[in-house]
Amino acid sequence: MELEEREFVMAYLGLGSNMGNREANLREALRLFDKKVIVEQVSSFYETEPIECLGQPKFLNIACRAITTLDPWELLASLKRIEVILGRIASPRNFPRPIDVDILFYGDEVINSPRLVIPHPRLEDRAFVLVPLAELAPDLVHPVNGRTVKELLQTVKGLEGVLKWRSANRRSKEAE
Ligand code: PH2
Ligand code: MG
Ligand code: MG
Repeated sequence: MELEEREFVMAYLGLGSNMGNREANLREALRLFDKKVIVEQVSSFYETEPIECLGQPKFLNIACRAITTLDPWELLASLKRIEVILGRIASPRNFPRPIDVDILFYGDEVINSPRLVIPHPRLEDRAFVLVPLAELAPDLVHPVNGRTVKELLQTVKGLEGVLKWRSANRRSKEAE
């Protein structure tokens, strides 16, 4: 299908940074999104305890809702490009990174391939994903387990490790 003809799909993305100026990295990532990825809403910023990577610096995490005409693979490639631009180097899994952008949901599509799993396979265990996501889409239904984001948030562990940092539209606490 021609790109022009493809329908917009609503996607939810999770962003995290635990290296350098974390807030600037997150804002720059949003700014660098492909023009076919239109950000409609950004959550508050949260400072979060690292999960599965003990001893690392704390993260800032946000979620956003976007509409896009990119297919999931094109979206993945466009997000990887942003990670490279912002200086993420190939390093072992869960090493500190200036930016990580993950696809949480892509419409209600379910994809299980070695390179891409949608919905994000660990989102139900991660308070740092669910807390910002619940601001944007509490009633969104997970297409595999049938639970809403609000319900997932009720059972997730580690909420105490996720603290509101600032709202999305205020400027730089970490500015140089
Ligand atoms: N990302 C990970 C692993 N652990 N912990 C927090 N708090 N925030 C993250 O974004 C994060 C993490 C892998 O991508
Ligand atoms: Mg990740
Ligand atoms: Mg990632």
